Formats: sequence, structure tokens, C-alpha cells
Amino acid sequence: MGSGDTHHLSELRIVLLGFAYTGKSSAGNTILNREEFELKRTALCVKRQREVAGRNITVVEAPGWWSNKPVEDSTELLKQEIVLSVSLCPPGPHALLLVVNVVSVFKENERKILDGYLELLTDSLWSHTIVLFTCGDCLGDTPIEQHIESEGKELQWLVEKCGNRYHVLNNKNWSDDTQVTELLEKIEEMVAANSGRPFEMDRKILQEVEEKRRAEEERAKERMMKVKKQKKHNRSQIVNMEESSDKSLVGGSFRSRTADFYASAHSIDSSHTSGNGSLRSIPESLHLERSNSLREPPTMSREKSSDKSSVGGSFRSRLGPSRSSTRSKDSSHSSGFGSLTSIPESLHLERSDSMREPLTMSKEKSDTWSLGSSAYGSFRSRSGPDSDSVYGSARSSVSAHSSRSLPAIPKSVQKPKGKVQFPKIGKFFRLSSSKEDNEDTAAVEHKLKK
Ligand SMILES: Nc1nc2c(ncn2[C@@H]2O[C@H](COP(=O)(O)OP(=O)(O)O)[C@@H](O)[C@H]2O)c(=O)[nH]1
Ligand SMILES: [Mg+2]
Repeated sequence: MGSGDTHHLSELRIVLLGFAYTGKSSAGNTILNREEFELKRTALCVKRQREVAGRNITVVEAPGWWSNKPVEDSTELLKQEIVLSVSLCPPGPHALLLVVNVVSVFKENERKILDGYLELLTDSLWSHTIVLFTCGDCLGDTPIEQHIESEGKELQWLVEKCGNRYHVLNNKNWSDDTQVTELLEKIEEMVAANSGRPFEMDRKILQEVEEKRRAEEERAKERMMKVKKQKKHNRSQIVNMEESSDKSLVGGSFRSRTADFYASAHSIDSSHTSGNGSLRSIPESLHLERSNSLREPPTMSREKSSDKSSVGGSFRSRLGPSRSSTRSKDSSHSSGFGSLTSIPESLHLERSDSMREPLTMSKEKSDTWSLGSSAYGSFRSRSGPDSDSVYGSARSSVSAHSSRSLPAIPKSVQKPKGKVQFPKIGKFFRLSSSKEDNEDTAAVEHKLKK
């Protein structure tokens, strides 16, 4: 591809598309010559702008898709984002860069899946698309043409669909700026071949998706209002309970403090499960595994994920294997009305050699999940034999939501030795009736409220 006769554009709009973990964010950074994109998975498009090589460049990264998950099995959000990516740089991108990692397998299955996702953007995308090979450093001395030939007919099909437009980037070598200027020139050459027309998405399809998105956002707002209203109602009920318990002589102070305790436990819990839009970051204490795989992290059965919305659900997710935490966060994402757009770097996704989605969880893991379908179950999974103490249960569910260290349990409320007992409220009250114990309990409550 020659570059001498192309028109130098002062503005370039680019959309990066492709499988997850192929190097889209890295390519965006190489093109903009700065770490503008974080190397972590995002559910929504990310747009960055910068002046490079005398051009004002806009780069939009669409969320990547899994190589073993056909478009019909993917989420609505992902499909919408892929379509909307091209509307984020009006009047449309000059170039769609289809990112393919040279170390990834690209066979019949991958080709079909890729084609399925690209169909979302209609057939007209091909005239505006360039295959952008990443991991150029992994090729060594092998010319990209040889790689295309040796990889097989599927990759050749892709390159030909793109009018034999391709480019190789080594995202680990920013000092070589010719690789970027050459890419920009290839884009300008394509723009010239398209008579300067940017890629325009079919208006009807775009409108449909935009309307759908708007309606979802509206419903999300309504849900948020509903949750707020519900919380307000719950709070006023607690106040009423407190007032009526104050009137009672025996156990009054205990009940009012208990109401406080449960109210705070409830509010921590609901911040995880109600998805009211306030959950923006995930505590550092939660970690996902990441190895060398392009697989989608394991999914939970519908039953398991719905379990999480019940009391103790988030608690269980935190206690289970590290992946459980992952899923718990995932659910926070999906119920969070789109406000949670990124996953902190401390969270790592599992990778292995294959790009396939792993099968569902092993029996052993699902057994772990089924533990704790009751509050006691979840408590047992964390605390073992001590689970039969009411305080123990409350204490562990609170700690599941809080990254703070657990306050010490006052002696007076620890499990009595010998036969297991479930204290009744009256007994419970009596347990903390001495001055010393009251001080202990007050200290516990103070810490929990913090
Ligand atoms: N060696 C090498 N690694 C790369 C290159 N491009 C991306 N990577 C790595 O591939 C992984 C996925 O990259 P990322 O940009 O997050 O992919 P995305 O999910 O498609 O945005 C990261 O660990 C990158 O460091 C490249 O050109 N060479
Ligand atoms: Mg990325």
C-alpha cells in the first residue's frame, strides 16, 4: 500500500473493535502515544482524543467480545455498545480497526463468531475496515504476509474482506513512531478510496438502539427512585419500632440498639445488591484471578446469581472461592445501571491458552455455593462450628460487607461451652446486662456503625 498520494487529514476518527484481550486498549495507547486507555475490561465504550503527528485523533474502544460466545448469546448491553461505538465520533469514524492478535488462534469458529458481531454494524463496514495485527513483537522476523498465509483460509478471508488492508503494531515499542504514522497513512488512503466519506451506521438501526438505550436508562432511574423510596420507608419503620420499643420497660434499650444494628447491616448489604448506582469501585480486598486465558470468566447458574439478592448472598460471594467474589462483583455491575464502567486493576480475569468460555463450575464449587442458602448456611461456611451463635452470624454477615477488621466479640456473647443454644431475646438481653458487658456491646456497635 503506497502512501505518497493520500490526503493528510487534520482530524481522524477511529473505532477499535475485536475480541477481548487482543490488544485494543494497547493499540489505542500506541496510536495516541500516551497511556489513555486502561488495560482492563470495560462494559462500555471508552473514547479518547489527542493530537498526534499533526492530526487531531479520536479513538473509541468498543468492549471486546468472547471468542466462544456467539453474538446471539451475548448481553444486550454488549451488542448495543458495539453499535453505539460508531456514533460516539460523529459524523462517523473514518476507520474501523479490527484488532487481531497474531498469537491468537483464528480458525473457523473464531471467524464465524467475529462475523456474527460485525454483522451488528451491517455489511457496509468492510469498506472502512483495516485488520490491525497486534503483538508484532511476537512475530520476530516472520513477515506478517507469511503469518497470514500460514494461519489458514479463515484469516485470509478476513484480510480479503477488508480489501487487503492490514497493519502490524508492536504495542510494546512506542519508540518506533513510524508504525503509527504508517497506520495513519493507511487510514488516509482508505478515506481517499471512500471519497472522504466516513462510516455511517444504518440510521434506522442506530435509532432503534438509541431508543432502546434511552428507555432502559429511564427504567433504571425509576428503579433507583423505587429503591430510595423503599429505603426511606424501611427507615421510618425502624424509627417507629424504636419509638414503640422505647415505651417498653424490659428490653427497650436493647431492641433499639438492635434495630440500629440491623439497619446498618441492611444498608451495607443493599449497597451491594440493590445496585442503586452508588457502587463505583470495588474494594481492593476483592481479587479476581488472572492467568493466560482469553476465556470468559465462569458463569453462574441463574439460580446462583439470584441467590445473591437474598440476605447473605453478597456475603457468600465474598467467602467462597475467589471466583465467587468475581461473580458477585459482576452482578453488582449488571444491576448497577451502567454506572460501574470499569474494573479496578487489582482485579484480574482468568486467562488460559484458549479463547473459549469455560464450562460451568465444578460440582465441588457449586456445592460450596449452595451452602449458605440460609443465613446459617452462609455463616457456617465462614465460621465453622461457631456458627450456632446468633451474634456470630450477624457479625460474619456484617464483616462480609465491610473491609474493616472484625471487632472482638464480648465474652458475654460468645458461644457457651457444651450444648449449643439459640438464645431468646430475653436471654440475649440478660447476657449483656452487667456494666462491663454493656460497655463491650456498646464498643461493638460503635465499631460496626463506623
Ligand atoms: N507483547 C505484546 N503484548 C501486547 C501487545 N498488545 C497488547 N498486549 C498485551 O495483551 C494484553 C491485552 O491487551 P489489552 O490492550 O488490554 O487488550 P483489549 O482487551 O483488547 O483492550 C495486555 O496484557 C497487553 O499488555 C503487543 O503488541 N505485544
Ligand atoms: Mg481494552
